[in-house]
Amino acid sequence: MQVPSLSISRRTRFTPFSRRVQAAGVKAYTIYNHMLLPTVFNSVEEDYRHLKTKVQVWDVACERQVELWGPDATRLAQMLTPRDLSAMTEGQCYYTPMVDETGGMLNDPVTTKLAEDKFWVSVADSDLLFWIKGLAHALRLEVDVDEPDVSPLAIQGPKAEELVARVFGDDIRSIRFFRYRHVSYQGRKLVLARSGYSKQDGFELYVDGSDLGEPIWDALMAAGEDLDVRAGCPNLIERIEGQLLSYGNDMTRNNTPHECGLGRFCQTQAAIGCIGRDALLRVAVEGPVRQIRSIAIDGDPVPPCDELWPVIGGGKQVGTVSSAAWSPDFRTNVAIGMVRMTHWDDGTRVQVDTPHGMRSATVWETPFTVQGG
Ligand code: THG
Repeated sequence: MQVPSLSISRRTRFTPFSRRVQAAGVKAYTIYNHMLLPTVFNSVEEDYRHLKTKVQVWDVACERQVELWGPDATRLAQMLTPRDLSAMTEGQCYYTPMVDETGGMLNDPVTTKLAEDKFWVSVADSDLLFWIKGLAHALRLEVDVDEPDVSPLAIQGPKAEELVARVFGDDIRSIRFFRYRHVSYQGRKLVLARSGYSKQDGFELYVDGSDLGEPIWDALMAAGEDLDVRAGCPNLIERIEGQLLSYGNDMTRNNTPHECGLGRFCQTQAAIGCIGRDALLRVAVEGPVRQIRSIAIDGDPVPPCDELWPVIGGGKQVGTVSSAAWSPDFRTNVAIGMVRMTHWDDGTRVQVDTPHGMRSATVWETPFTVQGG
């Protein structure tokens, strides 16, 4: 059967880096926030090996910024998340589960505090802008909510620090994880954070103004020639190994942050004003009955996971697998799934009903990266 292709139109948003990505030989895209996101350059496995040993430049412009700017920006930001923002200062980025009035996940963005009255909410794939605009309008808040012309460019991999230092100066080496500093490029001030959707080291540069996209891309590529810098993208295998969650795949509005294993990013009691606070405090009393787990699926490489695969234990369904890929480093299929509490303990043996048949599998609490393989 021939694989169908995507029809492209004006609704399919290109990015400030799209021409460079195309020239670099991108092989596949997905659509994320109505925008192109590269998924493969050479092959997922070759891209993975390169990411883990060298340095890549990623067009992650699809991580759109929802800007909150005005006297009520802090109040609005705290309404969105059970993470306590009261101690957040300029210069910090927080991973912030965002929930509705039932405690259901609406998004899992990185929130950056730019000033006392200004935040960027760097959203995953859901139209969070409309939820936030609706709240700001209905509550008559004194805050502008909009999507600025800002496009993140990620530099990821063990050589990322060296490459970024060459272009923006040695000072960047002391930026700590989930902190940012301003760097200057052609006289323009840009936010550079130590963060990114990989467990390798790396940075995210918030390219403020589409006109800077190609010049900055070219500067990074030129400066990193001897480091074997390449165009790359979030890597399916690497992010499953590291248990980095994908909104819409691994969790939806039907899950609480606690089910997603994001309880460590919630201080619900302290998050006064959070819209989902009452609901989350109520469910926190009993705790979740299912939770995100890493799962090792035995046997040959499994096909792409484009639908939920049942997890079976004791002859009954006890969960679902939502993401899976063959891991060359762990020499097994790595997966992310949601597993009921009867089967969520470390080392529990289960079965997974894959399109290639029933497979034995093992449930793990921690990411593969910390299991010492
Ligand atoms: N960077 C930025 N925006 C984003 C993403 C990003 N928006 C969309 C999407 N990714 C949001 N999802 C995530 C998921 C995981 C992380 C960041 C964004 C992440 N998690 C670290 C971890 O799980 O190891 C922990 C973060 C922490 O300790 O605070 O980095 O990647 N700009």
